[in-house]
Amino acid sequence: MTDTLLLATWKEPGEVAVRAAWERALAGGNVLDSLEHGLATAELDPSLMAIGLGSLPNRDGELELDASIMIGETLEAGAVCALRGIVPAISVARKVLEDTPHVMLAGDQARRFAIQNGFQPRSLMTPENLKAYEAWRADPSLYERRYVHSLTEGYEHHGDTITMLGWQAPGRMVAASSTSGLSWKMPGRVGDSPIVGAGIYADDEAGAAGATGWGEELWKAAASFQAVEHMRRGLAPQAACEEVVRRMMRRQPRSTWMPCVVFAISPTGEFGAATTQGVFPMWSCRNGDISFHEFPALTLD
Ligand code: SD4
Repeated sequence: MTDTLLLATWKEPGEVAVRAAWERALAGGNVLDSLEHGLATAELDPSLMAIGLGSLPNRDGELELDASIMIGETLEAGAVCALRGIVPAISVARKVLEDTPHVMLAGDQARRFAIQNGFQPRSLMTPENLKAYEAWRADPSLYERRYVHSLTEGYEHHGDTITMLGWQAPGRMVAASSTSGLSWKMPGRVGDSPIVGAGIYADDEAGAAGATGWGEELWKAAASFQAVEHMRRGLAPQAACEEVVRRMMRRQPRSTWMPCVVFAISPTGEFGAATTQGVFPMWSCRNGDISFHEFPALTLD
């Protein structure tokens, strides 16, 4: 089988996604198929509170999903944002890429496009995420304190997002992301994840990168594009990610309040990651060899 590397963000959901992606690769899928399958599997798993079915909703108790996928060989991309009542959002993003002349469809019209293409509308709420929503409504401040605590103290953080990068020899790359967005967000809010250049970027000539964490800050930094451009001028993926994160810490001091993470793969299949805060957990799978990594926050000298 061709030399293959797959990466997925965050501890609990990332493992599900990377294992499913590898299964698809073993079954003969290319990197695009593998990443879509990895993210779709996690979206459809109601026990994962991270993305898709059963994840944490917005302030109205409604899930609005964002997803994107980009092919490094052609720079083609597809995305959906604020998509309600349809999973897997990543598969709708792929349909936008393959079957429309556009890059992104939004909100009700993304939903209409999905239904026209055979996706079944359904409720994405489960007893568990409804309970979490009720708890947040009863005491938003308690929940927020717990959330920040979990990030700073390194307790289990489920992540609201899975961003994946895939590489296959001799240097084909794909970047993809799926998210329910920041929990308790304002209805209509869209983060970095479905935005080409912010949440994902892939160019076989330079590398692929993804972002996760506080979407507003990552978007302002054009974090994924910036990381790829650093690789284009010769930096290794680890140094490229550190360069992005250090600049964010200097120019966007708020980016240290919550994790802002950038990770990247080079055209030769090396990878790296950096975060503004906490410890960032990530899974890799190189030809079936699955490993867990942790990247501690950078400090400004
Ligand atoms: C967002 N970047 O919507 C996403 C959230 C995220 O782990 O990555 N959470 O802002």
